[in-house]
Amino acid sequence: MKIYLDGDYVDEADARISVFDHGLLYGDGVFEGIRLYEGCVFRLDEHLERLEFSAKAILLDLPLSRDEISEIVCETCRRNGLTNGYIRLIVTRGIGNLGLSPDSCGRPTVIVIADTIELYPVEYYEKGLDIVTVPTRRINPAALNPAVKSLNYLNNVLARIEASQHGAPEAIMLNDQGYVAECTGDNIFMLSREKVYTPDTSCGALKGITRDTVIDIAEDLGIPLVEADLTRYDFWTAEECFLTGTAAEVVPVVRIDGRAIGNGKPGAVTQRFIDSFRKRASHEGTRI
Ligand code: PXG
Repeated sequence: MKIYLDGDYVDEADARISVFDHGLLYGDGVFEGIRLYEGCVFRLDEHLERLEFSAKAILLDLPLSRDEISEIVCETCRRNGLTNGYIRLIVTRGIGNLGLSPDSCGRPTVIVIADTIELYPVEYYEKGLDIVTVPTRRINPAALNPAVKSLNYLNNVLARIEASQHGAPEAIMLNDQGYVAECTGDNIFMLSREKVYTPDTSCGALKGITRDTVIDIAEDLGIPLVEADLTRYDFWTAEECFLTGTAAEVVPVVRIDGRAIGNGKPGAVTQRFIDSFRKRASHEGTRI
């Protein structure tokens, strides 16, 4: 596998970074997870805009323009002979000394990994997920805004461990006020009385690219979509529920905290979103 690392395409074994990189020392950096479908990068411009916004929020000057990063992402896919895959784009603060301050860091480190993707098991889509709410809360936006896709994922990692302790593949995370924020690596939606609801991003959730795509699909399908403060009760009593994320795409949820959602089977509206998403994923995108 060829990996882009600071200007070169190197073999996986040679893709090494310094132990003084502040991405490692402090989780000081930002990243994106992006999909390649049928030779086209899905919503590349949106991912690069989000990367720019994440970098801006943490006062990290990206060393490359959007066009340059876009070309590197495509070239990394080409060099690995991929037509379908998962791209991980990472920008760290770079190499510095052991102090917390980024002042000692020179140039940010830029890494692009493009690999085949291990898809979620088909039964997730056919049978739906059984998920739980975990005790670990989503970080307060006044501390580190969850809209920043930073290398600080420990909050989500802890929540994912708690999910696994309950045998669940994903988990609902609440914000510090107790409203539903999102899942550990996915956004969450539900259907109630012919409207689709999702937590407003002011609740403290990542502005997911798949979430945005689902909002566009809802408009296409003529289904009203509402962004609001939502409680666990709202989800327990919903008719349908589904999650969205770059890895998961659109995946049904059939049980939350031991309560069956609707009739306990993936919903018909959810299926329309899954079908629509798959159609878009295979037709849209930036050809590499
Ligand atoms: N919320 C969080 C906290 C995320 O990390 C999403 C929502 C969905 O956003 P997108 O833009 O992908 O629709 C994410 C992103 C993984 C993995 O390996 C998943 C994400 C990030 C990192 C790793 O499953 N999801």
